[in-house]
Amino acid sequence: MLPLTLLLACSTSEPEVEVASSEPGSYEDLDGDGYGTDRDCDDTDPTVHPGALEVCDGRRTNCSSLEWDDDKGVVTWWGEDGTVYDYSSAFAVGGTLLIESEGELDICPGTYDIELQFDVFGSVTVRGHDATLSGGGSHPIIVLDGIPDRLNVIEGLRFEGASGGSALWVDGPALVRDSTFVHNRAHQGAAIHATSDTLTVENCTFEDNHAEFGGGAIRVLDQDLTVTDATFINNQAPDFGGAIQVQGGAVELTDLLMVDNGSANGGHVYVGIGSMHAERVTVQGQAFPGDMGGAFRVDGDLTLVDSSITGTEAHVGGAVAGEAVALIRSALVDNRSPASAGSSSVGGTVYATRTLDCEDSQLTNSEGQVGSVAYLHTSDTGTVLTSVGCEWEGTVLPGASVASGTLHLSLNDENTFIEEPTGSDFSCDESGCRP
Ligand SMILES: [Ca+2]
Ligand SMILES: [Ca+2]
Repeated sequence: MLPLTLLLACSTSEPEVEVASSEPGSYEDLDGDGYGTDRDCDDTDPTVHPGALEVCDGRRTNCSSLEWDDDKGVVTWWGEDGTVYDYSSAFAVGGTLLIESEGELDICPGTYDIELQFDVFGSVTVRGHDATLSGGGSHPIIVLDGIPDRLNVIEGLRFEGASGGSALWVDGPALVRDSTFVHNRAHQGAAIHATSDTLTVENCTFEDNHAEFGGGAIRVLDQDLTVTDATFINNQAPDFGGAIQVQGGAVELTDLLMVDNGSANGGHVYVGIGSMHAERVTVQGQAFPGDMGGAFRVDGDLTLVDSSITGTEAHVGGAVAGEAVALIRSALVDNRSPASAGSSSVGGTVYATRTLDCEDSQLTNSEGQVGSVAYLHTSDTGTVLTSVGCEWEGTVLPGASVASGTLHLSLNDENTFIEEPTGSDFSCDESGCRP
């Protein structure tokens, strides 16, 4: 089936202007638009009068005698070049809509089954007003091909039912805010897939988005990601990052609630070659047990501040797995690496491959076979472990090939595990432990 493609008309849609009914002088016309106060529903604004183009601006602009319904179904394009275009009928019909110029799109209340394609040498803003964009279970919703250094803004929208492509695919810098993504399906990044430059997400909700590979909700490639004030519930990807997958970039997470997301690597977040700083992030449970990093797996530095992780589980690092792991005023409680009949499970709560620094944090009610709370497997030669004001408590599960306690330190020599009981190759004092 060929998609319906509508190209943006370059000419301004001039509203038909009715002949003013008022006898000159009989009624005042304060805004000079030709309509007196008897017919002009806003005589302070010359763009508002009978016969004006109804635009998505949250007010009645054409002074219709029909009951005005919050601009329901009205979609307006405001071109950077001054063009104003009415897309209401195109959105009502649906299909694929291609826009190739800069500007802002306002989408008023309604549910629209549509695929928006932006191919823009510049930037666009897509702004919803209680509007839902649907993929109808069969197509992506917004495909935005921008350029570097020109920020695109997506806000106030609900994305639902995308399939066969991310709900929002964006190439170029983007800010996504005040939006909701639910029930979207894609190979990677079912809600948002972003490449190049930066992606910032603010005040958004992601629920029940599933990817076939990585990034159940968000996948970011070779760029930095900042997420603030967001909720992620039951997003899943079998391989990497139940909620978020980042390949090559720095990740900043602040004020997040993450519940029951699931993946083999990083049940909630996976960062491959990058770093992650999480502050005031709450993680609760997971959709299914993971292989590595029940909540987070970061192949780089991982810092948690004022955060909590409970009820997560993975074979390696029940809560987190990273290279240099720092825990500050955080509570990691009730996490586990389950007993395994094959290779022993390691790090009931934490698995780290360079350093582990703990400050004023709880790592309690943990379970695991080798390092019931933490497993540190390092080739660093300096101080590899510090613990100040931290509580460590875990249960050693049976069946491991070596005996180990709460904390297991081992040397990483040619990437080979040297299974040693707690601390045997390290000297520890008040300042920390080192080889
Ligand atoms: Ca007037
Ligand atoms: Ca209006």
